[in-house]
Amino acid sequence: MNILNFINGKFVNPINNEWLENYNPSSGEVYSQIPNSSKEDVEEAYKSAKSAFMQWSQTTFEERSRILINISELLETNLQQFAEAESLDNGKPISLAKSVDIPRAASNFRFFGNAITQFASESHESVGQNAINYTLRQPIGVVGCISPWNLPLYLFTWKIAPALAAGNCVVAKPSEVTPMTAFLLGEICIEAGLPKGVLNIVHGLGTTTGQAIIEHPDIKAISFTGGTGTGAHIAKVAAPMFKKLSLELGGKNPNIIFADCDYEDMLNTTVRSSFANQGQICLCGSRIFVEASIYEKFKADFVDKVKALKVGHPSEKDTNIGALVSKPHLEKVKAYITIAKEENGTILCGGNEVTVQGYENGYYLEPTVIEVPNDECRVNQEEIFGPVVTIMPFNTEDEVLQMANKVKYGLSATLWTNDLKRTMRLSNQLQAGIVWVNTWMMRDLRTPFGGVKASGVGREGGFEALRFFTEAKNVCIKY
Ligand code: TXE
Repeated sequence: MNILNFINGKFVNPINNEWLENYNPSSGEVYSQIPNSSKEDVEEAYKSAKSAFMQWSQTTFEERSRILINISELLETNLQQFAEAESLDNGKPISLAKSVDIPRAASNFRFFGNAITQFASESHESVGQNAINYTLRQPIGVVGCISPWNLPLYLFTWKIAPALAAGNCVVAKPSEVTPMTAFLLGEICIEAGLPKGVLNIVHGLGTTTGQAIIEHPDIKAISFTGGTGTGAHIAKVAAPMFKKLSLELGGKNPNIIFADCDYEDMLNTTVRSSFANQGQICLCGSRIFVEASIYEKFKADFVDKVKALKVGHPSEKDTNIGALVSKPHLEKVKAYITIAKEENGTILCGGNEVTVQGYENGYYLEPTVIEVPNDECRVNQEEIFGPVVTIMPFNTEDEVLQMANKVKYGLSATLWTNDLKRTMRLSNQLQAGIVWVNTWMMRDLRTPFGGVKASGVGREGGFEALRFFTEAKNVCIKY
């Protein structure tokens, strides 16, 4: 099946007729073609968005809300089809796509459909000066949304839903590695009554299609999730045009375990926070620090649990770890296992490719635990973004805090302890946009989401996202 661009409410071929191969990571086979859209396609998408903007930005918020909630309901109705498509395209277990990715995409539309009805503008009376100020929150115009391959529809819609709710029209590009569910979303939008041109989806490589979006002088804001290097490049291109940017980038998140935690809960959650989605989540706790007094016990119990995880075909119900997203990504992750050995790391389990019967060319890798000799080695500093975690012991709170913060990233941190004062101290001092205490990846869509340092700038989620996708204009009236 060929994937097509979705421009002005219609599915269209790329103007230059250039196509890319789309792989099924669980079998290593090409299963569809996708457009490698050029500047001309992006221009068409832009023009379509621009001509829809006047009407969409003037649509009442009740109407916008109704349409977004329609999209949400249609995603729920088509859960099975979307989950199958996501799993086929990305290699993740279908059970995960069905329980997390697609329900969350539906929630994104429902949440922002509701949030816009509560997004009030502020007013300030300048007492003593006979003046009143009020702040209009106006949509920006045409905005760009660029998303990655790890949580394809989940992150694509996390950007599109608030952009549309706030009254913008969108030119969006999903990852070229996982375009399928974004393609299917076009049909849902038509059925939900989204006017043509309000959402335009162009497919293609980052360096061609993505580049054309970020270079477009009239696409005034870019919301991006992806690699830190790409984020830096986007910032550079966007700066001379003064584009508004929201950049959610990589992470190398510490998972800090104190001896006083609820052990079983910590152990089970740590398996999940290490290997969910094959470890391809920017929030995964890929650096595990364990208090020395329980280190040996944790090491043995954790390795036992990890060895019991089943690597298998994504469609099988008992599969815990599916396929990695692509061959180049598999090679990148494997290269880090070699680096770990060169750096005197000890592979406690995993480290090898897995052959799944019937799918011998799929991109499967054992979940891997590396005991590292120090926190400064490359595998402890660089984002691997696969089913690979490092572990090492610590002795004091100060020591672990220093190690936790001594990376270029600052997305999330997880803390396991029952000591309230320690919780307060560390949550304050950890350099991260999100700190989880005694849990992981528990998300409330009203809360701010994003990172510090090389993990990005800006916050998504709740009113933060609606603020990003609007310009605040203050009006001051003297009376
Ligand atoms: O990301 P890219 P990649 C990290 C992870 C991974 C690394 C590289 O460490 O190994 O990034 O992954 C588009 N102008 N994360 O190469 O290239 C691209 O087409 C405009 C963390 O897949 O950043 C895709 O749609 N757009 C992460 C999107 O950017 C461009 C999730 C992300 O791709 C572009 C994924 C350009 N010049 C990877 N170049 C997270 N934060 O969750 C690329 N793109």
